[in-house]
Amino acid sequence: MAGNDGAQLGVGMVGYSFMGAAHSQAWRTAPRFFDLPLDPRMRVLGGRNPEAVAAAAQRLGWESTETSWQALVGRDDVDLVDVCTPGDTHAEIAIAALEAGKHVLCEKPLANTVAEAEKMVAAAEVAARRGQVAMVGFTYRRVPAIQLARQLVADGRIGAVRHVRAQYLQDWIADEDAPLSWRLDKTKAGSGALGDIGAHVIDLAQFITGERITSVSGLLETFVKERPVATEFAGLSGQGGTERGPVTVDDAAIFLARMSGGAIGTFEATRFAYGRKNAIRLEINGSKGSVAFDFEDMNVLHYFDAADDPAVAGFRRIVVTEPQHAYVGHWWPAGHGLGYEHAFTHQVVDLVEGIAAGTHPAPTFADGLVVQRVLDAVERSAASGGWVEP
Ligand code: SOE
Repeated sequence: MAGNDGAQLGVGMVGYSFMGAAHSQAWRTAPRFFDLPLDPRMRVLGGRNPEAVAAAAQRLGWESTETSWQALVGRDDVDLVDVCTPGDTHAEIAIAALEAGKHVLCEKPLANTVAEAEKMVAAAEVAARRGQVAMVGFTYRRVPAIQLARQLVADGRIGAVRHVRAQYLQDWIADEDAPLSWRLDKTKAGSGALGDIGAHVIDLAQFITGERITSVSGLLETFVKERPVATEFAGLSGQGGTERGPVTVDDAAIFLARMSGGAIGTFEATRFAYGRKNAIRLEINGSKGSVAFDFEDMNVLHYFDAADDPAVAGFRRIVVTEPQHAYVGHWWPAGHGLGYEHAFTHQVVDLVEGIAAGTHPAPTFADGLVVQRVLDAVERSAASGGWVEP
């Protein structure tokens, strides 16, 4: 059974590329900055190549390795399985882990299809009755400025939500000679910019506003149809060869949305926005004010209060580094700021606290399915040219 070794939580992680490294630092760091109810132990790292996984385990701080994820899932010293693989293996690994009695943390998007995501939710529901937790890694929810935005909206500070303007802009494949990677292969990634980064802003828009996307009208485009075949995937900047292969996913996704509370939204996800590296931009306008965020200035939230004296009104630039802001009191003195990796640490903190308390910290697999349905609706809408419901 999960959590049966006293105050310890044995962790097994599958995958050790970009996300594996980000998760590893979170498992290493969380117990050093937060007082956790369980002691996470980085028991085993899983990967198919024995030399590469051994090197990664040493570099990232894992005690041992397995070259088969089935062996990792079956180990008695593993209480939680952290899935950091491409989307095509999420369902298989997560469901097997849940059936083996483990808690699961699974990278986003939850799966490559709605059907897979539904099976994962069903497995999580059965496992929840045994006290197991299943969480999906929409990590940006745990950026303090995003938490503050949600709080301001929930407290009515911007009134009724009218507009949601959400963008996720990157440029790492804007160069048409950037190599093919698994993220450009539909069989591995499910979709392109839509699922890889659009999923984040879909989740964030719903998280901050508390509203659901109820219908969408979408457009997908693949600008560069063939790319150099990467000899070996070497991360986002891997080197390509001379042979070219097909890009089978969207390069960019745009959609309009209606939301459950009456708001209307515009969403854009692209990896072709030269100069924008990881620009997650959200602006929400309500009947009493606005909030605005850009991840490239991630410690800041902009807030406009329409009740301010017009003579001096303007967006307040709130530096979200005070001890009363979510998570911040565990880190540095005010003004010293947090980075990309801290949200992963916060994710581990909330996950471990949820496991110990017997709660089900969000985003749950059911929350992941909600996003998956929106992704699917955008694809159906782009194909049909009409409005579609998730
Ligand atoms: C690549 O586009 C990527 O690594 C995404 O897969 C992550 O989810 C995003 O946060 C950063 O960019």
